[in-house]
Amino acid sequence: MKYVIGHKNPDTDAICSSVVYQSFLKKTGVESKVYALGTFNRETQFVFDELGIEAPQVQLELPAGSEVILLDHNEAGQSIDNLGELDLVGIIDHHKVDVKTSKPIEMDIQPIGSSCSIVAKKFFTNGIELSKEEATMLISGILSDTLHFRSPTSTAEDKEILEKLNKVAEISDIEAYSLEMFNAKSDLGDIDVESLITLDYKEFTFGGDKYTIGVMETTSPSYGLGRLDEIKDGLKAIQEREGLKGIIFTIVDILNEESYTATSDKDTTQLFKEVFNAEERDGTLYVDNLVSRKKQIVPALEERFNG
Ligand SMILES: [Mn+2]
Repeated sequence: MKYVIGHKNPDTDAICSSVVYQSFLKKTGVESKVYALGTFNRETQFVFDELGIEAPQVQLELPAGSEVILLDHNEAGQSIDNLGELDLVGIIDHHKVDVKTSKPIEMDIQPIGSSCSIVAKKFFTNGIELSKEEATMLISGILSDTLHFRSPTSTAEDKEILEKLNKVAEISDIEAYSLEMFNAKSDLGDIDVESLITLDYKEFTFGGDKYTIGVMETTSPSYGLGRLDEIKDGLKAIQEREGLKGIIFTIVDILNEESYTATSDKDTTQLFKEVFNAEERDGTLYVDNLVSRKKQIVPALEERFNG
């Protein structure tokens, strides 16, 4: 039995790629099960509600020795808590690689817009048919990760894959569907501030120090900006409690392709300002065209510390 899992604080790409990959394994005769490392965000919930299909169960640990395949991540800090006790047998991902294995494993890591794109290619290459639901899930992951091709992470291949998938999914208006997804993600109601900060939240090591980067992709940035004081207090509280060197929290305005960042402390503010040439605006650090943690924020910080 192989267990398929996406990253912690799962997003639409992590969930949809792992659910559809599990189905690929099933169709190729491999016994497997998919788990989620946390509850869904509202965008992912919207996708599953639209399709009327059941969400994967949340499971935060697996029995020692279990065979596990990581989807949409490869860094231990973003993975299941007891990864060290498990038998890592495969990785499908599109992030920078920071993984150590004790034996050769199957890896499929590509510089492409989403893990769902890689999973789609597996179906195409092997001539395996996708159901309408599976095709819709993969399209949702592509749209989510690429911000409907607005993000610099998107490639021409993602667009081709989406078109091919939509022959099966038959979504009549992709732009309208993506807006429904993004609006669902933006509708956060009275979510508590720590949940808001950690909705899309990943841990990284820069210069030997532990940082976290939270991203809030939204069609209504005024919501996050309206809660800025509360967010800043929340960042400080989490930083102290978790012993982090710094926290970066970036509100990404999806439609205008710009972002507003808050940090946990003065040093991190200084760092961010310097690295991204950010402009102080309304109590935040504003940067035009900065929308991708994977392709812009993390590489620039890596370069600053290790370059
Ligand atoms: Mn992804």
